[in-house]
Amino acid sequence: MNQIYILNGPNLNLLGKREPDIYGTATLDDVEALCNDACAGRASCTLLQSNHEGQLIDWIHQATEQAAGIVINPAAFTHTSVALLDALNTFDGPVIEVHISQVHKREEFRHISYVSKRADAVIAGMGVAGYAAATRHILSLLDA
Ligand code: DHK
Repeated sequence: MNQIYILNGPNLNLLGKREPDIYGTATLDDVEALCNDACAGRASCTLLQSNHEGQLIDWIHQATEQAAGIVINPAAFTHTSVALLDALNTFDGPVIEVHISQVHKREEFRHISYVSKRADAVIAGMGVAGYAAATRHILSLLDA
């Protein structure tokens, strides 16, 4: 069965408690449940979160061996990390970038994404439902 990695960057361990007016009250456990529902027995989802750039890079390298697709919310590393972009460029399968908030309505520095230069689709502003949409889209790309 295909495996899909759901990767999450810094501060997303605090999802549900952190700035709920921006990021909502759902937790990362809720995100995992949404992705598992979206996979609906067609793939297995592995949700991972780290506050450390190098750990995210190591998981992307691991994904090249173990995963068919990647959903990634790089959080603040979206706007800063050439290293994450380089790591994603080593991965051959579909990559979907997710932002819970509508980053383009926020500060200018959030309008820049290095990861978008690799992502096959970008979802922003759907709240945590964006993760489920991204997971379903990966499944459809794998089917195609
Ligand atoms: C999450 C973060 O932590 C921010 O640094 C990004 C993103 C936006 C989100 O909307 O999920 O700028």
